[in-house]
Amino acid sequence: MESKLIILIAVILGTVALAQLVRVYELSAKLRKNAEHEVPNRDNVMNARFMLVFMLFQFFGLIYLMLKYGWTGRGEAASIEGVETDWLLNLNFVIILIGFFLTNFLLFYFSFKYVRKPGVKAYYYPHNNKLEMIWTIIPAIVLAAIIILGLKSWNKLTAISGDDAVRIELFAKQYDWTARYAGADNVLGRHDYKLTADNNELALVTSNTIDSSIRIMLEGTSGIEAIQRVLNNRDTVLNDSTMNVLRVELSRKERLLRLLFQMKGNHAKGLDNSAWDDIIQKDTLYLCVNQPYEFNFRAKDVLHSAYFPHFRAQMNAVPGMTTRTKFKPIFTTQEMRKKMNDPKFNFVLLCNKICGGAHYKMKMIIVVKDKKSFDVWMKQKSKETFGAKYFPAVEAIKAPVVVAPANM
Ligand SMILES: [Cu+2]
Repeated sequence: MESKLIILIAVILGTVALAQLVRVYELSAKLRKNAEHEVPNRDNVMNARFMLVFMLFQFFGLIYLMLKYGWTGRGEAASIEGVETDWLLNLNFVIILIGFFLTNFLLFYFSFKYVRKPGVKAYYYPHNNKLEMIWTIIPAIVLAAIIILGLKSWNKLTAISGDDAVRIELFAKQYDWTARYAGADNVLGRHDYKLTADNNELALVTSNTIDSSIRIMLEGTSGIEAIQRVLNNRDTVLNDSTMNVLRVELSRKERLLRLLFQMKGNHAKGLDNSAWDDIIQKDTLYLCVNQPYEFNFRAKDVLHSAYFPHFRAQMNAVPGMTTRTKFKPIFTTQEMRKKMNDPKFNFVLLCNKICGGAHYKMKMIIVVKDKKSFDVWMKQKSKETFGAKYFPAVEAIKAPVVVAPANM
C-alpha cells in the first residue's frame, strides 16, 4: 500500500517536472527568437542517422538470433507429416523474411536518405496506378499459393486413414488425456455420452454397458426407484420445495431411462466386440516407430486442443463431435534423446486451448518405441481390454432381465 502511494506521488511529481521543462524550452526558444515548430537541421540529421542505426540493429539482431537458435527455432520434426508441415512453415518463413527485409529497408533507408534539407522542397507525388497494381497483385498471388498448399496438406491430414494405420482415440477432459487403442480389430467401439458412468468413463456402447446404465438409472443410490421411495414414504414429511426438486429430478431421470431403452432397442449386439477389445491407456501414450497412426479426438466438457509439438500436429477436441488427424513417428524416444543431446527428453501431447484453471498441467507423455519393445509392451497390455478391465465376466454376464415398463 505504502509503496503504491510513493509510486503515485513520483508519477505526479514527474509529470509536473516534465511540464515545467517544456515551458522552459518554449521560453528559451522565444528568447532565441526561434519559431517553436522549427526543428533545427542538426536534430533532423541526427534522427535520420538513428533511423539507419535502428534498421541495422533490427537486421543484425534477427540474423544473430537465427544463427543462435536455428533459423526457425523449431528443431527436427519427428514424423513424416511433420517434415511436410515444416516445409510449408519454412516456405512461409522465407516469404516473411523477404517481406521483412524489403519493407524495413525501404522504410528506414529512405527516411535516412530523404531527410529534410534546408531549401529543398519535397516533390508532390500522390498516386501511381502501376505501383498500386504491383503491391496488390503480388501479395494476392503469394497468399493464394500459401492457402492452396495449406489446404491440400490439411485435407490430407484430416482424411480417413487407410487400413495400414492403427486407430487411437484421444479423449480430452478437464484436465487429462485418456488414450483408447482400437484393439485387435483396429475398429474403435462406438460411444454415446449418455452411458458415461464410473465403470464406463469413455461411454462406450455395448449391450452390457447399456444394461448397466439402465440398472444404475433404476436401482442406483440416487436412481429412479430411490427417488420414488422417498416421494412415496408417508412417514417422512417433506416441504414443498424439496418435493419439487425431487419430482423434477425424477422426470429428468425417467426421460433419460426412456432414451437408454431406445438405445438398447436400436443397438446391434454384433457391434459389442469392437468396444470390448479396445484398450484404455492413461498417463503415457506408447507408439511404435514407423507405424502410421490415425488419431480421433473427443472432448467431454469444453474445447481442448491436442498439440504434439515434435510431430508438428495439432487438432481441436470438441464436445459433441469427433475430429481427426494422423502422423507416422520416424524417431524413437531414444533416437530423439541422442539427437537433442538430452537424456531426459520426452515427446509430449499438450492441451493448447486455455480450457480452465489447471489447463497448464493437461499433458501426456508419449513414448515412441522400436517395433520389438513396442510389441512386448502391447502383448502385455492387450490383456487389459475394456471388457476384461471393467466388465470382467463379459461372457458370463447374461443379459439382465430389465424390461421397459409398459408406459415407456
Ligand atoms: Cu484442455
